[in-house]
Amino acid sequence: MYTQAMDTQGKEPEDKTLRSVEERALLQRFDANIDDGGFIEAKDWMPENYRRTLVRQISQHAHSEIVGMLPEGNWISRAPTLKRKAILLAKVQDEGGHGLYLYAAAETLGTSRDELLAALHSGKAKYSSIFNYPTLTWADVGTIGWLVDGAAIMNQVPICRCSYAPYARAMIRICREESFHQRQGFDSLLVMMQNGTEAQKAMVQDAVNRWWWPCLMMFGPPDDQSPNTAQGMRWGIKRVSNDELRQKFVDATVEQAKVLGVTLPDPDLKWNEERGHWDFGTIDWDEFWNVVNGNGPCNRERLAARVKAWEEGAWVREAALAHADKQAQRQPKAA
Ligand code: FAQ
Repeated sequence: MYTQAMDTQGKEPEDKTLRSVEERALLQRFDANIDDGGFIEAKDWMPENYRRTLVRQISQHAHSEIVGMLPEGNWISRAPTLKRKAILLAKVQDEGGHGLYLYAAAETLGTSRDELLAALHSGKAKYSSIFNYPTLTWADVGTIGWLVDGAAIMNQVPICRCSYAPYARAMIRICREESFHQRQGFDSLLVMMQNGTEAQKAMVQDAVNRWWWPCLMMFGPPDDQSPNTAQGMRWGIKRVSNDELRQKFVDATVEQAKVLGVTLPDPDLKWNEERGHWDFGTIDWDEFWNVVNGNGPCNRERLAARVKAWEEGAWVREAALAHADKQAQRQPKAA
């Protein structure tokens, strides 16, 4: 078939025909590997759309980790005790580390970090909607750990089995660290709910009221309005759909809320015996798209903070490059 295809293409430039025939064979091999639950490495052949989809998702994920440092970073200098300050510092540093592994994973697909960051700074690239909400009180920090990291883990554990191996490998370590983040948030809230004053308990409840619905939005639009889900699942990039993950998160969190002694702000939250899941109310998708499209409470502030950090860090990048040049010049020349 290979030879015949070349012959019948007549006057087509030879290498072009060859490429398309070869590509078909490569695509078949790629699809078979995916169907077998196999993994794709950076140097393996992959269809261009698979590569683009991965760059889109991994870079959005990396941007989310980096922008996600800002809401909590806001509280480092105001943490109530040395212990909480040390925990928060470690957490925010971890998020920075996650962003860096993920940028590195995206770079293995042939897009440079500078390109990825330029897309973020120009407002073209997306990052998670959740980080466009403000952190008004100390209880917001615990609530981010409990709910935002809790939602992030629910979404990210299946990505440890993503078909693109460098992304899957990065996610294993990230998920371990996110689990610690979720536990520290829950612990911080539990201390306030068990030993705190009435005002502190009310502060926790207020934070939960504000973060609950945006956390449900983190999982993305409903499956029937999610343009990327079908192909993402076909390629093994996404293993579980947006709605399924959202439901798993609700089911797990309702029980944790009982332990904490907080009320989740949804009058429609009800156990459904038939489904074996908690039913929950309608999500305000207009709010979600408004935030995704740049008009949430903190979008402009978040982007401005990232652009400022990039501009003010220019001297560090220049110094690192100058140092690397100097080191390279000092290397003894090969004979
Ligand atoms: N925010 O067709 P789908 C964290 C966009 S990390 C903004 O369903 P897909 C750690 C979506 O990009 C949190 N945009 O898309 C932390 C697409 O637009 P596009 C981030 C959203 O890719 C904790 C369009 O809507 N996690 O929290 C959002 O199949 C605490 C249509 O949507 C990840 O990125 C949203 N919430 O599914 C750090 C995990 N949802 O690109 C600091 C990896 C959807 O076509 C403190 N990503 N969109 O223009 C994923 O799993 C997926 O990309 C989804 C979206 C599930 C986010």
